[in-house]
Parts: sequence; structure tokens; C-alpha cells
Amino acid sequence: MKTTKLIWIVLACSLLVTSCTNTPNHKDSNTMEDIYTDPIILRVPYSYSDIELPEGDVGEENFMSRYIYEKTGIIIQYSWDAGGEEQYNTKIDLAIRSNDLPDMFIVNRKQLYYLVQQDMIADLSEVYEEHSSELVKSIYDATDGKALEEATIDQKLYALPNVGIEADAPTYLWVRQDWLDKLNLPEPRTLEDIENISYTFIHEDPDENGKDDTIGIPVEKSLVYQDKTGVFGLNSFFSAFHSFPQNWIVNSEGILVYGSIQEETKQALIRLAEWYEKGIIDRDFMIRKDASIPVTENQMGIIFAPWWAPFWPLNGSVSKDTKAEWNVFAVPISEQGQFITKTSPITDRYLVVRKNYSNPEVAIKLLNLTTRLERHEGIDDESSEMIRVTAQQMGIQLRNYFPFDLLLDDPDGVTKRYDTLIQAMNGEIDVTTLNSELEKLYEHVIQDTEQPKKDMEAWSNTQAYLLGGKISKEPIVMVESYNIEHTEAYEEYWDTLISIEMDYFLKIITGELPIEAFDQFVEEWFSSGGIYVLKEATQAYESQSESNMKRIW
Ligand SMILES: [Ca+2]
Repeated sequence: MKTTKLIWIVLACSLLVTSCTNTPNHKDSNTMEDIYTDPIILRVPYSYSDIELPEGDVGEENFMSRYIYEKTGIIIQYSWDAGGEEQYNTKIDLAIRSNDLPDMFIVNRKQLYYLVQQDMIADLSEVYEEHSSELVKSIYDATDGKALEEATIDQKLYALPNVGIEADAPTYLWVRQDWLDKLNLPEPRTLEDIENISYTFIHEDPDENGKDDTIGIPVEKSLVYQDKTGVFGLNSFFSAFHSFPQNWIVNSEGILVYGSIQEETKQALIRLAEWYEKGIIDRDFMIRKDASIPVTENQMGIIFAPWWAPFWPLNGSVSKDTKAEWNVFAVPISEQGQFITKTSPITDRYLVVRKNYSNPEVAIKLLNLTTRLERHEGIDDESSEMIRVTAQQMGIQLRNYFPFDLLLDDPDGVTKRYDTLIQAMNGEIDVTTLNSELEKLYEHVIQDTEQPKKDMEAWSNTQAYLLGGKISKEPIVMVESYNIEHTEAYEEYWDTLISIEMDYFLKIITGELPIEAFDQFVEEWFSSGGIYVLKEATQAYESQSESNMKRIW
């Protein structure tokens, strides 16, 4: 493909240690010179899952709100709360429909476009320029302007976007190394290798319990992840065929196409149907309530998952069976020998302020504050140290107490941590210079090396950052995926189109329909509104490339 970008992640990951260490002389950007003298009330919705507060704290009357008030003069009040992401989204949709908005809140991309269209949120262009900290600016700049561009509509910045981690894009293959060794199987590279390993695991009793109880590779019911990747998605299986279902990519002729209706996807489905028939993939994946249970029960030895799989679900496998040794591979490779992945969206969450709120700059001031805490920028003063200690005592990450869930992650964060840990282990850097987060990681690595699998948090951290960090440095061919969710036709037809697609794909995979049905699917896709979605997507893509050209010239 002409348009694919070859990104040697390896190159992007040198010279990293300095930014990971504390800079003692840095001005404490947290002691704001401009604390509001007349306190300002800010009503925010609060989304939590499993949050616990120290004794005496209730709702917004908590240590984080008191800290924010001390540092900024902003009084946080909860307009309502939601127990998790799904409920939060429903409640935000309701708030938007009834025009009863909190002062400041997080939305997804679709909600952002709608709010702008309805003129319901504030233009943050000026307050961003005026109030953003050097740190926040530098993180947005590190995305080559892409993050802010995503939140800019008609040259106005309507939101502060999050910044994701590059290492979150690929779906790797995690395999039981102890089973490979036991059965004398080579490390997987190609689709044939994976098929052979899965087949052998299923038929050769790798756990030696005398029972025929090992099953095939678990599969996510949606087959792939449209946006950010996750556990059990087959994204890398498809991309080995240069197929990108549920994604919009530019083909070798420079034309925007929908991945699901391409010939490459047909080829991938042919193979997947064969795998289903032979049991290479879990034959019960469509009726399985929770695919992580057989992983925990150690009934399977291969899963597709991102670098962070040791945090979940592999920790479950190892807690149950300490003999389990998981290894990770950047496979399957394509016929040309490349590991291919689509890009992950740089941003997918947006902090917005309702129109006519008296002080829209609070959004950027609070983001300055939370980002500084999250990044361990500068040395903590006493109250900053106190809130860290409190969160640690509760066993909950500090970020979960922030009044909004928006992180400016370091795009290179995973590989940077890997490099730093390796240097610390080799004695190449002084571990006392590490910030508290890295110090903790390093302690976990040492702990897990001395007493493997004794402490699961130490095991997860060690495996994710050493194995997952190392694999994230392997060369990857990145194929850019475009978002078209802001088009009207998308809004109107997408749900129908996706349900037609899933219906055909699942029936083809399970053999209920022959592969010839794929051509019928393509026709039906076009006639069910796909033609309009494609037309609007193409217009959006072309105007975007034009505006990109204008910027360059
Ligand atoms: Ca067995």
C-alpha cells in the first residue's frame, strides 16, 4: 500500500530518561499565582466505578475537592453522579437533550459535534492560549497539533481533548510459552503457525490433566474494535490480510474506502470460517457470556490482546496456575512479512464548558493542575504529597479522584517506562532520581524477579512494562484510520449498517452462509444507506486533505 506509513517505533524511543525524572528546579506550576479571590462554583457530573473515600469524606466533600479549592479557589459541586461509563453517557445524552448541562463535563466525539452544532458549548480558543501551562501545551504539541485539531471545528477550539498512548494501537498475540516449550512448538510468526499452535494445544493436553479440555482462541463478539483496541479482538488477524473491517482507510489509489466491504476482508473471512470449523477459534464465542473465564480457568493458551493484557485477563490465569508463563509476539505477519496495525485515535474524550458559563477558563486551569499531578511535574508541596498518600492508602489511583476523567497521556509512555526500567536494572541510572510512579514500578520489577508471581500487582506491572514495553518497540506498519462520525449520513444509517454487517459476518464465519454471501452483503450495505455514508465520508476526507494542504503551504 502506497499510503501506509512505516513507523519504526524503535527510533522514537531513545533519549527518554530525562523527561521521566523529576526536575528539582522547575517552578511549581501548581502554586497558582492567580487563585480566585472570590471563590467560583463549578458544577460537574461525576463518574465513578468502585471509588472509595476516606472516612469523613462524602460525595464532593472530599480531599481532592479541598485540594482543588486550596490551589485554585474553585469549589467543585457534583450536578449528578453515574456509576461507570455507560450510565454516564446515557445521563449526558439526557442532559444534552433536555438542555440542562453541567458547567463543565466530558463528552465523546459524537456528543461534541452535536453540542457545537447546537451552539451549546463555549469557544475555548482564547482561554486555552491565555491559561494553558507549558506542560499541557507541550503534550498537545507532541501530537503535531492533531489532538487539538480533533477538538477544533470551524477554526474554534471547543474542547480540551485527551491524548492517548501509541502503544495502545496494536493487538498482539499472547501465548503460553510453557506450553510451547512442553510441546516443542516454534514461536508463532504466520497465520499457519498460529493455526498449528492452537490445534496442537487443543489436541495434545498441554496442561497434562488427562482431560480433553483446552479450547480455541477466544473471540470478541464484535470481532474487531472500531476505535481503541481491546482484549480478544481480531484486528491483527484481519490486518495480516490488509483488511480493516469497521474502519475507514485510504486505499492504494488514494481513495477513502470502508474496510468491511473490501476484497481483503472477504479473504480474511474465508480463513476465519476455516478456523471456526476446525475449532482454532473458540467455537462457542458467540454464546459465551464472558470470554475471560476460560482464560482464568487456563483452558486456552492463545489470546489476542494489547500490551496491557497482564493487568487483565492474564493476571487471572497466573493467579490460578503459577506455572503459566505468558509471552507476547507481534504477529501474525502478512505475506510480505510485516506486522500491520491501524492507528488508534489520538483523542476520544473531550472536556467542554457549557455556553454562557461565567468562567470558561476553569477547564484549562483544572487540566493544568491534574496533568501536573499525573505527570509528577516538579516536586510536590505538602498538600500535593498528602493527596497522593491518601489515594495510596485507599489503594486507588489518584486520577480516579479528579473531578473529570481526562488524561493527557504520554504517547510514548509505555516504551519510555520500559527503557527507564531496563536502565535502572542495568545500574545505568540512579534509581533515587526516579519519580514516585517509576520508583514503584521498579520496586515491583525487583520484587517479581526475586519472588515471581507472589504479588499479582507486581507481576502485572513487570510483565506489562517489560514484555509489553519491549514488544511495543518492534517495527510496525501503521495504516491510518479516519473518523467520519460527524457526518449526517453516519448518524442516520450507521446502526443499521453495522447490524447488517455483523449478521452476515457471523453467519459466514459459522458456516450458516457460504462465502459467496459476502458479495450480497456488499450490495445490501450500499442499498441500506452505505452509499450516502460513503459519499459524505469521502467529502469530509477530501476537504480535510485540502485544509491540510493549506496548512502546509
Ligand atoms: Ca487438558
